[in-house]
Amino acid sequence: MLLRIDHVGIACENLEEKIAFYRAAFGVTVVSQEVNEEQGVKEAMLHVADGEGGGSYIQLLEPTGPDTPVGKFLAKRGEGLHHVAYGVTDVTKAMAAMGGAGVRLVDEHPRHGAMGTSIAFLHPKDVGGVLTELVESPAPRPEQTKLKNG
Ligand code: MC0
Repeated sequence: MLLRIDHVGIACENLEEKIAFYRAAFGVTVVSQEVNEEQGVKEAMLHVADGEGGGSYIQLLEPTGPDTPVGKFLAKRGEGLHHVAYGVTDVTKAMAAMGGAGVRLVDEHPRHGAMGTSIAFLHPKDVGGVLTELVESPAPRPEQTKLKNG
């Protein structure tokens, strides 16, 4: 069911400072930066590598306020690894499979994620203490497929 590790989400107090650190320390490039009001985050995606069905990224997350998932996480645990996200072909099917296996779904329906993805979270209490995200990447545009295939 899992295609790759799509990204690791890292909670931070100051997005710009953390971007500067990751750029300098690892030489990674920011490929997207957006505010997701529904999830209560300002986020940046830093490219690591390309894999089957899409890339893999470091996702830096700054909360838009204290009463958000990342705001509460920072208050309780401080900066650090917030979630692991796996690439899947079809997020709705993956949700059904996980629900059928008795894992609590945080989301009833897929939500909007970074870079046009469809995402759903699994409850950390049912995944060994790890907040887990399923990510379906948008289909590549025809010109991208053409470029990739030469
Ligand atoms: C909370 N808990 C975690 C955790 N967050 N455990 C591991 N990793 C995390 N990130 C634990 C708490 O320590 C607590 O355990 C229990 O779960 C309940 O947490 P809570 O702080 O009382 O908060 P709740 O229950 O209101 O919410 C927890 C829940 C929430 C996971 C349901 O954070 C949530 O809905 N997360 C999914 C959405 C999200 O995280 N969005 C931000 C990233 P104890 O033992 O103390 O009871 S958005 C994103 O990443 C997007 C846009 C993208 O990828 O593109």
